[in-house]
Amino acid sequence: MASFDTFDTIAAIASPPGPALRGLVRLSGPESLTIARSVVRLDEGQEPDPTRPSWRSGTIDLEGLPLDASVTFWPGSRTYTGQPMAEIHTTGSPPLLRRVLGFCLDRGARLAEPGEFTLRAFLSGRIDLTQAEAVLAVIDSQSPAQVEAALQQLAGGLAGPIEAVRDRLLDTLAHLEAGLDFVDEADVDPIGRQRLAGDLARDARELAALADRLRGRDRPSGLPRVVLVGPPNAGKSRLFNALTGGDHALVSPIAGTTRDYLSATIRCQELLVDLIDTAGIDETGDPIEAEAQALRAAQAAGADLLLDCRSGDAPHVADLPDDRPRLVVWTKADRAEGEPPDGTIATSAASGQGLDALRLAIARTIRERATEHDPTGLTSARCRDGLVRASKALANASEAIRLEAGDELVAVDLRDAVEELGRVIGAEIDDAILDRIFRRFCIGK
Ligand SMILES: Nc1nc2c(ncn2[C@@H]2O[C@H](COP(=O)(O)OP(=O)(O)OP(=O)(O)O)[C@@H](O)[C@H]2O)c(=O)[nH]1
Ligand SMILES: [Mg+2]
Repeated sequence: MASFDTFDTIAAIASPPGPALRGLVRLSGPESLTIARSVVRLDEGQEPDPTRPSWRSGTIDLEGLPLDASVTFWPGSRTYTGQPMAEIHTTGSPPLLRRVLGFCLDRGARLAEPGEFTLRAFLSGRIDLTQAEAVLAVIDSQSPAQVEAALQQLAGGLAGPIEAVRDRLLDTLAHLEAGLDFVDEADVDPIGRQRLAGDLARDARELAALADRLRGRDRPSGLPRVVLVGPPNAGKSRLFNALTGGDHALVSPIAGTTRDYLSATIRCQELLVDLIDTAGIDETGDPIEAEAQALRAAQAAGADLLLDCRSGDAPHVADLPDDRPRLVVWTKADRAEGEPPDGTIATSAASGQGLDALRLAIARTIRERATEHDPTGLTSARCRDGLVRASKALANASEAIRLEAGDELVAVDLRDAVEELGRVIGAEIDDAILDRIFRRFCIGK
């Protein structure tokens, strides 16, 4: 678990893994400058100014071998993490960077946990929680469209409107609570109360709309979901195995082999996607079959792309959600039966024919869709749940006013909503939630 005290100095390799021209080790905490200076011997006349950010060149002593390096110092509190920071830049070889990191640890730094730099930025009030999640999304993002959406969120895309609603609610709550304290002087006229009911209902709708825009983005991996569907025996599981390069899915000539669903991450061009194998589409009365069908329908409904599999020996059953994009895949192309109809991608899991063309078509379709995605589409399920609960609380408050319930009842719902919204933007948050969010970061971020 990342530490919530920020008094020690943390260090991590912050350049992407793998060899590169330059690499960097990042430090944050009170001793950052001292530690960086003792690892890098600064060149003559390169004394850093302790009051302002500075860049200095020097060398790192590797058992008598001088290694070129430079250090950037940020002495004050106006840094990303809100505390002194330093970065040591040197040759980007991974073993070398590990040595440099080791020197930092020898001199008193602690190895940073994943996300700990961003956690410090949040704890010092430099960024709010939706921005922290946007940082995470930038790290996670696979396509230019996703990076753009994440950056927009980082600039406060979601926090702004939520904050505005929360401020209004805090005002209303203050009025109501004043009313509670001075019941005898109640000056809340009936028309004012009706207007308040209307305002709250409107806020409830606005929050529900925001929540709706986040819907469906809350998958564990955050990757686009590509779902294999089609009649029993169409060759879905064998195609799944061919595309994932494994033999995890059970393949057999008996129709109805797949009952559960299986998922694996595959690469299509530069895109990573989750590929999901499902049970063949069938309507029998058997309860296990019914369960398999329900699972399949749920997977199909949540798909970013359906691979509608058909083959010469498996008649096509059309029962697919029609609001999902799909590609029609002709399977078992190595066999004699049937001709691939126009517009289908002919494949054979047995010979490997058409698999590259299929990967290309998947990447192209997902990319086209990604650019239509909503900018706030990357925020996690946590935000959405909070917004839904806040919206419900406001709808209750509005209803309570219409039913002329007492102010104390209305105030309870308002307080709930304020708390939920606070949690979304990070104003009121407990350690368990923070830990869950920041654990998902890479080390060095
Ligand atoms: N010749 C040939 N046979 C294939 C190919 N793909 C699948 N088959 C065969 O078709 C049969 C059904 O394949 P599966 O992958 O189990 O079909 P499925 O669509 O997963 O079937 P269910 O799980 O029952 O819905 C098996 O006997 C496979 O070996 C292929 O590309 N070429
Ligand atoms: Mg199967």
